[in-house]
Amino acid sequence: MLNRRQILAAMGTTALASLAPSTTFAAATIKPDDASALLVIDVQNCFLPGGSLAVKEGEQVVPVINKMAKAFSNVVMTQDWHTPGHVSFASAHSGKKPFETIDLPYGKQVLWPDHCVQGTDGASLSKDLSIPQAELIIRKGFHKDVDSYSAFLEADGKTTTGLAAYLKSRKVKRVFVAGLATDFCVAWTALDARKAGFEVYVVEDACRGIDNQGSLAKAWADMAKAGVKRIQSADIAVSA
Ligand code: VGL
Ligand code: ZN
Repeated sequence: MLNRRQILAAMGTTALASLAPSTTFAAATIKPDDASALLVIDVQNCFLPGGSLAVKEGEQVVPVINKMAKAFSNVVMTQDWHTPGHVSFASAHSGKKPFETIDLPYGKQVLWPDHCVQGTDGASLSKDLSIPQAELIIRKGFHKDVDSYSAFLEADGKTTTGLAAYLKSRKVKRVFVAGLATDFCVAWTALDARKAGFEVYVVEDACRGIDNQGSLAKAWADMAKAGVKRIQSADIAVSA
């Protein structure tokens, strides 16, 4: 009788592979095509160490994004781009402190330290980003009385940035979202991308969150419910 080793040897490596648990082959199975776009959200100095609204470990997303971007022919970046005295700044509301919430005509607004003021160094994209093929930079949050976490729609829920129309006219069907912060601009962008009809992937290790009062867990739950796929950068095939 053949023993187990002899049977396995006879099967050869291809058949052997089919016996292994599928998780062994989960790595690098997603291959972005010309109908895919990487959206790099708000990798700006204000959200990086030393910035006025620094996201914990925010700098760690940069090498992950640089590597992953090599797999994409379409890359769009965003820049949070506020007026001085923007409505989302606590400093614009007397007696209010950062991370408190207020009611505005379009709904609840978390108040932030002043950040990403137009034309300032804090609003610049990180100098460590290396994505020369990036084709479009969308600026958002530039209306003084309306915030815009999402790269698609301002916080009034109706004013568009033009991004959905741009992507559709370029025949993009699926978007991969990375950057800062997971629970605000990344999540709102992912949710609006779903509403606009795109297939959406959020690359978890290419994002970091702020996590203000449970906002990170809530964001992942909202995204899961909306059909956003949560993946890791290692799931994306990048040729060397
Ligand atoms: C962001 C808070 C305020 C973000 C922007 O990029 O997630 N968060 N403005
Ligand atoms: Zn902002």
